[in-house]
Amino acid sequence: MPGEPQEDCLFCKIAAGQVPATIVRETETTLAFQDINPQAPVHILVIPKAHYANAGELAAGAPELAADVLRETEAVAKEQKLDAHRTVFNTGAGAGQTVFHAHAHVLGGRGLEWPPG
Ligand code: DGP
Repeated sequence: MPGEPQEDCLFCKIAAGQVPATIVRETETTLAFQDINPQAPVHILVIPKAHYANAGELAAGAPELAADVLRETEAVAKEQKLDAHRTVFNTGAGAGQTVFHAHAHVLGGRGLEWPPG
């Protein structure tokens, strides 16, 4: 059921405090924490606490929550004093999605090339 916690979901467990993470920001509806495998000097994940499998499901099922997540990506970038940053939602295994709980990567602190690999 979209929005309901999933028993086998890593990010649901982080949101519930059952798996530790280095949390950098928290709101009523979202959590931001350090990526365990950083790809840039700043690499922070922003998740909705509620479970949606990817950004598309989140936007369709809970548009206000999707806006909360986006707002938080900008708050993270500001808090980290990034003068430029990239926000990425990988959707589907073919695009590199490995955790099927919607999350935005906020990357910065180095030059970021375009197009990405
Ligand atoms: P993606 O590949 O887009 O699904 O991104 C998943 C990210 O989650 C990836 O960059 C690594 C990160 N990650 C995986 N396991 C953990 C974990 O246990 N803790 C934290 N903080 N991040 C994790």
